[in-house]
Amino acid sequence: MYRNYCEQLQQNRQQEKGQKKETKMSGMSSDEQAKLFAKLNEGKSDSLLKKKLTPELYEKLKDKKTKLGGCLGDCIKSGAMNLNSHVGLYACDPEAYTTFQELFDEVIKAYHKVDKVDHPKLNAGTKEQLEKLQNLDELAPGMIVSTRVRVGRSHVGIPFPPCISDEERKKAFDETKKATEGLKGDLEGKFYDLAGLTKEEKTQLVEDHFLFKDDDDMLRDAGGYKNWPNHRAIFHNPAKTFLIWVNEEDHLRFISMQKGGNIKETYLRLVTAIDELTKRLKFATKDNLGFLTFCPTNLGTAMRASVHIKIPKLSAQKDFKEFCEKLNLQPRGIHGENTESVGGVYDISNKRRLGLTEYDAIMEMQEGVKKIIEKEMSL
Ligand code: ADP
Ligand code: CIR
Repeated sequence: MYRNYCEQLQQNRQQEKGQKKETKMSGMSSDEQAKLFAKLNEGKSDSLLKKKLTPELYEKLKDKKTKLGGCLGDCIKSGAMNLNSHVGLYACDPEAYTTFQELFDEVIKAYHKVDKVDHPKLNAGTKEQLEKLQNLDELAPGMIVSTRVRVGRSHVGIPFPPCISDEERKKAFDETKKATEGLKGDLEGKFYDLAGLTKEEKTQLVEDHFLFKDDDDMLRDAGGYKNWPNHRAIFHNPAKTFLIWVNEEDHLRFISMQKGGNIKETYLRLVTAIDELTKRLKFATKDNLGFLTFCPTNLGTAMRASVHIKIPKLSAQKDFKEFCEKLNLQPRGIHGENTESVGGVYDISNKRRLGLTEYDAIMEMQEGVKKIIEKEMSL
């Protein structure tokens, strides 16, 4: 399947060349790549990239290229330019996971806390298992502001930001738009081209946590905002409980969200959406890695399930981050990654996405959040 995927990428390129359309290769020189590696080593950084990319491994990988011309420099640029990165590594295109496997596997194992890169097949849970999902408002009324579960997906045959052309981005946009036509019930909605939204509309959607932004330095340095806002879009139902992000960090993000702490309802809506969209689109996968994404932290299930939760007491404790880490949870600020908390409200989500099933990931989040609630109540 993966070989077919790479062949398809090459075929697309050849067709484009035949049609004399300009394609975007990363085009990084070996000198620029060497400078990035030097920069990574000059300053202090706690990133997984810095830990895992030893000088020996750099020497081994520095002359390798993917078929689309992506190099190691494309993958490490963000981490080298942003020494405050936690991970620092992105896949220049899907083949990077093979070409630079020795580096990616080490980072993947460390981030997802697995001994072996060996992801199971999609498994949203049996009927019996799903009965274990809860509405946490019953446990802690008012403590959870909102719940959100998202998955990332990539279209087969379309590269990631460092190697993608504008035509390919348009192809992803058009394919997605077509796939949303005819969605029914809770999933029925409208497709909005980002370029067609007013500044005020965008600001309001971002403020209400529905829309992505273009202000993340790490993503920018990874090439994520090239040709912005061309072929970026958001789809949503009228209630904004089901949304799709198009060509942000990943080609696709499917999102289910709602006010309060009903994890069961939020998760089940997403599972239905995944089922429906799987009938209409082909997603890139690779044996042992699950669903392929631009950032290695999202591989596998590509699922991040979060609550916005009021925990002023626990979050003021010195060991708050360690407490979350032990539960395999990740705290973020309420405006997304690398933002601050407001009024003691934190975004708490499952940290691991690879090496466990979708059902395991949602349960890891639910059970961990229950421990967080218990701790907050005890303080
Ligand atoms: P992701 O990678 O999951 O898209 P981000 O950290 O960039 O993560 O967050 C994207 C957006 O989703 C942000 O606006 C963030 O505030 C919002 N968000 C995340 N979790 C929740 C939640 N539980 N309730 C409401 N909004 C949320
Ligand atoms: C980083 O390295 O910190 C960023 N590139 C984001 C990594 C993914 N997010 C995460 O684990 N919180």
